[in-house]
Amino acid sequence: MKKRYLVTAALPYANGPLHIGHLAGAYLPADIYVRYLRLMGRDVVFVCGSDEHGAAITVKARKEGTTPQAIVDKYHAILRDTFEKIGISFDIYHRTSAPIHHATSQDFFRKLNKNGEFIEETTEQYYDETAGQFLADRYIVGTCPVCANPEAYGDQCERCGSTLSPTDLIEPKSMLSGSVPVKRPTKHWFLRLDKHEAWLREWINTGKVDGKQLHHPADWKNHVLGQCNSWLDQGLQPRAMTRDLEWGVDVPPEIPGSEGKKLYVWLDAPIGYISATKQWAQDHGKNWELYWKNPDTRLVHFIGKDNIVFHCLIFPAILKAHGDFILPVNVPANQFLNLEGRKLSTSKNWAVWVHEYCAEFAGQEDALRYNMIKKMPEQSDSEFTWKGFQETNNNELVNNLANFVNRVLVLSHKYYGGIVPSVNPDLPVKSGWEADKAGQYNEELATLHKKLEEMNAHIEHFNFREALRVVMEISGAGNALLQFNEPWKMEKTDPDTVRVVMNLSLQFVAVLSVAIRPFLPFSAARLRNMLGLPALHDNGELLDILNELVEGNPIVQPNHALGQPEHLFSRIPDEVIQKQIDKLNATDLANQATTREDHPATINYKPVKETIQYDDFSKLDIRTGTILTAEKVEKSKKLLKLSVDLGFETRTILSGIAEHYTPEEVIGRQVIVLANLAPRVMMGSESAGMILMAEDADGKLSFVSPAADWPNGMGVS
Ligand code: B3M
Ligand code: ZN
Repeated sequence: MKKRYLVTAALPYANGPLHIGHLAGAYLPADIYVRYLRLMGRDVVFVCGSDEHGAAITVKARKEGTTPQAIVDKYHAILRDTFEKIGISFDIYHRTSAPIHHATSQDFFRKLNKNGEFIEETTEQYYDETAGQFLADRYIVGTCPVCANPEAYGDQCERCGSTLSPTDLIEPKSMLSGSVPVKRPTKHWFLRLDKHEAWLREWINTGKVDGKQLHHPADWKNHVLGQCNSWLDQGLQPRAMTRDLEWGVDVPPEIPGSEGKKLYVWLDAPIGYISATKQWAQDHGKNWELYWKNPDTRLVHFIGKDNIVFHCLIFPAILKAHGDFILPVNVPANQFLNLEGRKLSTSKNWAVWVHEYCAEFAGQEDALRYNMIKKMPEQSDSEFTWKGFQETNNNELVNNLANFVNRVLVLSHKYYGGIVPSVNPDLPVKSGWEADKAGQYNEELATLHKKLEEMNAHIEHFNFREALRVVMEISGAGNALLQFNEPWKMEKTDPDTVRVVMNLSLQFVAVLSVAIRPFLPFSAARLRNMLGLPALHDNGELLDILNELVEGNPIVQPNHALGQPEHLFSRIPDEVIQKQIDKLNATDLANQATTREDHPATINYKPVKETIQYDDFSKLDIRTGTILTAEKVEKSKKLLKLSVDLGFETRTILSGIAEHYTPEEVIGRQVIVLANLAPRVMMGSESAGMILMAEDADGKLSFVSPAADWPNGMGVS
């Protein structure tokens, strides 16, 4: 029986367009995974849709002086269109305003209510007296208690990704009027998360529920487990699942006291995955329940790190409280992608908008996908730069992949009129996998098989960067096969050997035409065309070629007629990149001007210290490093104890950053280290070195980092 999967990608709020951070965070990894599953012949449904409720929508409508309906209609269309252009292959892109979604969410509420999962309670909530409205979620802003971001929302902090409640905010103020809110009583339905704490803890940490092994926690990402456990360790509290709002899904009208109450958006949005599946099933004559209720189905949620708690604790609690549903086998959340050294920010327009990219770089969608996958923030935050984008396109896609494909096709047309040559498989050639190694036709096919298995294993473990590296290794080895054997030198003297080299090169290209599809779907289609091979229908074709290769069979047969070569990728010139950098610089200038207007400069700069000579400076040995572990130091408010990888060794360093960063936030960060500072003993531990930090006028600390992915132990001068 085919393995069954249901894959979801976070429902984006329909309050703005899609930027590269969203793409790298959830949609591309989900798309790679799903395309791979389909190519392996698995039964998979990939659902997503617009999240059209919640304060994210109404706040935006207010800002633009229009209705929430107008906002969601506008952005739903833009999002749907953008996903299609960049090749995200949802089986359905639904929306939470659909009647089927309202009905499904209300049914959940009824069932949970009937099962006694809620407590109805009147509590004091923040209220804006000027605007005459209760302030939940994004209607209230304040300082994040975790990272000190002054613009954190009542439900979460977009800077550090923490999930919050309005009462967690320091110095809260209303988003509507800017006034300081007062507290007023109001009645709501609270989900008894406390009742679910014990099984959730066991499920997260052992993968077991009621004695059944549902998954292995070793397969989950560390930062996902870390965030869940840090929430669980604080103890789960009942959480309000309703709001006093005018926009959203109504609390079922027959329930007493439901008037004016809407479902909390984080109750309805994940149910959006279910209603989308129902709609897809209706449209295709399928049974949605197989995907949500059958224990053989693997449910995988792709999200960004700011949605971890909702998908790993709250939604599972809701699914289990309902009773009939399966739980996710994995939630491979990604961290954040930065842009040119800064956090992406929608409000500051510090972003690369995917629809703008698709308009300006039409036909080069895969170049963006490639760079995003290469820089995917799988384990730690990563960074997009336009220069880096140009480099990966020109040096890797053009020089490696496109160049290889082009050489093979052009030579095949030149030598054999575009007909795949037959071979004597016993003739030795030089292997493309290693210099000075003898190769043999069947062995080279076997190595291709091995490499595909390696790629698959990485994808199965959600290591998409590694999987892409293997794909490019295949292309690199194909290039080397040509380079080492130099067919152009022996075409006249040893045509038999040249036939083996060319046939083998064509097998490499044919393998690539399938293997690149999860990552670079548009190029895969072009490549199939160039090879004169049928278009892929995501119907087990990768499994098919694995089965051929393991038997020692070629993928393209002798006498097969190839198509015409065309350029798979083209170089992106400096001017094009400069235009994009100029656009960001203009945004930056505009932002600085607004900031100056908003806050006239009153910063007290510290005086510059006494002049030193170059020799004084050159005594400092400053290196790049990565924080491997971090923990609080007992009895110290200020210190974190870190182990820092300096490439050549790992050091213990005590750093006075505990009031600015939590241990979870710093693990995986690249930092700059003063490496030859004399060791010092602090609070009973020896500290060997110092982490360099930037300090603002208020004494707030911020990391100084090299460009993402710089090697450790490198000198800074
Ligand atoms: N719309 C939050 C976000 O866009 C939310 C995700 C819902 S997933 C069910 O970050
Ligand atoms: Zn924060």
